[in-house]
Amino acid sequence: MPVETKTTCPYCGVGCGVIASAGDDGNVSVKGDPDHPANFGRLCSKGSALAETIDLDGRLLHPEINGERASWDQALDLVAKRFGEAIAEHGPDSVAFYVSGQLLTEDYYVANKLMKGFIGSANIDTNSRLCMSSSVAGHRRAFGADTVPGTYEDIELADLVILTGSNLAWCHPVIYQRLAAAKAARPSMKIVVIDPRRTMSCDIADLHLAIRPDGDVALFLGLFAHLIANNAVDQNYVAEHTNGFAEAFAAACAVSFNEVLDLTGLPAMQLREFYRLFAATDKVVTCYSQGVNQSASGTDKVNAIINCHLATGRIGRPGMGPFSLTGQPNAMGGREVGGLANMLAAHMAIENAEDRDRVRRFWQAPGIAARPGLKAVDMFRAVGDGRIKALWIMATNPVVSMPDADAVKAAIEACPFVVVSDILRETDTTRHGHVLLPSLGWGEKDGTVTNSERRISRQRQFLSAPGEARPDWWQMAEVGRRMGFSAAFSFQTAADIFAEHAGLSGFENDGSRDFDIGVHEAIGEEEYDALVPFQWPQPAGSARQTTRFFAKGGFYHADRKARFVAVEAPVSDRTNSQFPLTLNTGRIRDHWHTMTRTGKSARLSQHIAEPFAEIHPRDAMEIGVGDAGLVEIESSHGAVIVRALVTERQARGSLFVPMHWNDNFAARARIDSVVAPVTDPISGQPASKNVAVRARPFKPAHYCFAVSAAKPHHLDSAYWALAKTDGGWRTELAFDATPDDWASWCRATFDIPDRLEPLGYADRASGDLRLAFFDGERLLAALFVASQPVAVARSWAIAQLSASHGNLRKRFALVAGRPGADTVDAGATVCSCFSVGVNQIVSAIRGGCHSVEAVGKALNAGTNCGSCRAEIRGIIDGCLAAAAE
Ligand SMILES: Nc1nc2c(c(=O)[nH]1)N[C@H]1C(S)=C(S)[C@@H](COP(=O)(O)OP(=O)(O)OC[C@H]3O[C@@H](n4cnc5c(=O)[nH]c(N)nc54)[C@H](O)[C@@H]3O)O[C@H]1N2
Ligand SMILES: Nc1nc2c(c(=O)[nH]1)N[C@H]1C(S)=C(S)[C@@H](COP(=O)(O)OP(=O)(O)OC[C@H]3O[C@@H](n4cnc5c(=O)[nH]c(N)nc54)[C@H](O)[C@@H]3O)O[C@H]1N2
Ligand code: SF4
Ligand SMILES: [Mo]
Repeated sequence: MPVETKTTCPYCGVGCGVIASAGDDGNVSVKGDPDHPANFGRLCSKGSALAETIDLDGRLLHPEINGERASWDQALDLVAKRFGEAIAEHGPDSVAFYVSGQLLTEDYYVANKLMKGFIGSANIDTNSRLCMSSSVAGHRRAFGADTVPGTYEDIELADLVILTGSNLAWCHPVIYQRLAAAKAARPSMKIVVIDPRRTMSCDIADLHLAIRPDGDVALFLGLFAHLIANNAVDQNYVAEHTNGFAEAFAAACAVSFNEVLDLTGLPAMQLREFYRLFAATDKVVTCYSQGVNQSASGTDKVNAIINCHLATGRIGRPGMGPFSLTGQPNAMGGREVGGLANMLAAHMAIENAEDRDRVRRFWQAPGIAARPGLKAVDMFRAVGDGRIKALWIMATNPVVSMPDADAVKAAIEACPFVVVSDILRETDTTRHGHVLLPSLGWGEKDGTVTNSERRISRQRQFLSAPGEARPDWWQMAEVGRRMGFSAAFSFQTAADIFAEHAGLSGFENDGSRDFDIGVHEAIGEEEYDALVPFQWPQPAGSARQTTRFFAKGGFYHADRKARFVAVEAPVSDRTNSQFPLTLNTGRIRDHWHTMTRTGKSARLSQHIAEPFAEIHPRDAMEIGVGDAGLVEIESSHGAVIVRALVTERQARGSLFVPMHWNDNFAARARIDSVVAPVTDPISGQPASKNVAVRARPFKPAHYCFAVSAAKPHHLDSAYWALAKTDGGWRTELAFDATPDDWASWCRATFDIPDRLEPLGYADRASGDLRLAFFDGERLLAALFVASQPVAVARSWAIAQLSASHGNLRKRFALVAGRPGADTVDAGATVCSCFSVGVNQIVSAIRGGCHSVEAVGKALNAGTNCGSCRAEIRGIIDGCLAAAAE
């Protein structure tokens, strides 16, 4: 009988409950936990495919020093020694930790305690700097603490839900499903999407405001002025619970309606409609994510939004409030432990002497850091110019995900001592580590995470530890002990750490700090094992109160009032003749960040199998690139080559490129090598969504597509992108120069034994060439070469890897590059759960399935996780519109 374990999904901040079943045969399956209050049984495509990402291929299974296997003792001693030496010689600020919102709270707590409490520097920053820091800064300015006031239920209860800078359908899919279900049940509910691109989230929107990049501050200043002019201000709330209204009012009046039109690029009708809706609706939730945070005006955007909610008193009541959606599974937990360089611990402030003294006493840490440390971008600058002598990177891949990524790579290469804790042996970052420490991954480790609605859930171990991998917290605690801080790092289990963390949250709190889970300060092993998901606050000794904040004030500034912030709309220079286009970057549905886990799943790799740039048709024409052509995108920092996806979803003048592809999956697609290290002046968060670039067509001598049973190696063509498929790999390629001999190239790249001769076909007129290698009835590799983007049906070619080719006709069909009469080309995958392609959906629609439900009945598509339902609806609309023309 398989054993069922309740745990939490390790991807996004929705924090869905998962039931993992591990059988005696080692097989694992996952399903949504019907009892978990975040998802009530739902999972998205990534959550559903978790079992496909836990194999041990490519795992780092033992410590290494300079590429050689080492024992844990050798590795940990060396880390403690090198950090100790740097501190002794150059002071505590000569060392740094760069950690991650994907650590569990317990890992994060120990890392923060070691750096701030005992090394005595605050040089610990995290990838949350690239993700949540503008929200944190905005919350602290407005509320006096980093508090998310609402809960997911509010999104369902609202009469108006605004999604700004959030592609909820792809990035928080289960919240999106809850929202879509709420709207289906109550169609009067209105949804407004504010995003320069027409994303899949627009599928359920009543209004899409295709805002100009970074027009948000102006948009919400205009809204603030409109609320005042139309008597929508809650005077009592403002008078009793807030400060700074007059200054904020003056700031809003400084921008005229016409200026708002100009700065947002929106039609006046749309803008008025949006303002009218907001003013007229009491229950409004404004959800925001990276289109807000990742901006040079990110913190001001957050406060411009919060100002409107404070002015109307719409905060902390059911169905109302500003709602910052956290990205990573434990972005919120990291903030609780104070993992950012400018925070302390348990939502205490490093710049506050009383707070420092309190944490010092609790930790018994006389050498506690006295001032904020370096924020991520500055930290890597300090690594680059030699100020940081020893760096420990944990659970993040900065060579891919940091802006100015080539400079970050060079900085890491030049650093005298770099430790990387990861689950994989080969990432763009581990390549440059002197010491590699193997960490336990999802399913192997124990701890807690906190989701976007402040709900703390357990991640539980259900797999045995592979090789010598150990928990991240253990690695940090061991180094702490070896540096002479034994008493402070004597933790034996994750539960020990959680208890201490809970204790600190309640220590001398008495309602003065929002984060309080003091009720768990004495939690033991058994209770920790059995811990059910709960929302904070949960102070010791008091019954569970409401989990919403601020309906009746009670903010965390000294006077317990909120602050309006008088923000100014940034004026952008839209006339950069050298770099005339705006690069926007972000996410796709089925990949997670740098693909170290989702890249292992064939299903998740089919939805979008290549790095791409969304380009408006008129820009594509001006650039001179056609759909499926290749395009080179360049800034003053770097360049990438990606596939052109010409679409009207994109606004003119902007390009969108996903952040996921990196040197393990593509030739030159690390988009952060192009992103300039421009940051928000308050939060230090990089502006990853508004980068000045230029684009030009990349015209190779040959375009190729290949499927192969073996993973291709030593790819060195000008362009390549690799994706896992059922039965092997698919590779898109482009060559500047013709290889000496295509067959030899295939043999070397796809591990084809010399004894096998290719079946070939060449078209002299077009220059097209096809080669296939069979071993008996099995296809080992097929290569399609053309002078134009290769037109062969991808899903059909991939299916040939698993098909039997006993029949010679089938083999010839393969080199002809088209499905035979008896096979159908499924087309690009839309539904990853049931592997249903676009062509299958189109033929079902032609056969009379005119609703998502009907397509689901016919093909199962969209009936499991539901992540593709918006796309299916789009395909139906497209087909029906085409039929009507
Ligand atoms: N599938 C998937 N889901 C994920 C992740 C993943 O890697 N893959 N990562 C998780 C993480 S860590 C995070 S932080 C979240 C991020 O979740 P989101 O923030 O929803 O995702 P992004 O695609 O980064 O950006 C959101 C949108 O902001 C828009 N945008 C760009 N500029 C502006 C602007 O000036 N104003 C406005 N209003 N909008 C703008 C972009 O066009 C984009 O559609 O996703 C989480 N969920
Ligand atoms: N251009 C651009 N850049 C961006 C963004 C963007 O929108 N545009 N978004 C930014 C945002 S919001 C984020 S959150 C970051 C994300 O960027 P990263 O944090 O760099 O991305 P991940 O791929 O999630 O990196 C996690 C690493 O930890 C490893 N890992 C997985 N589990 C464990 C574990 O349990 N322990 C340890 N030690 N390691 C583990 C993985 O193999 C992987 O190498 O990217 C940022 N960068
Ligand atoms: S929405 Fe998807 S990725 Fe996010 S926690 Fe839920 S299952 Fe995981
Ligand atoms: Mo993030």
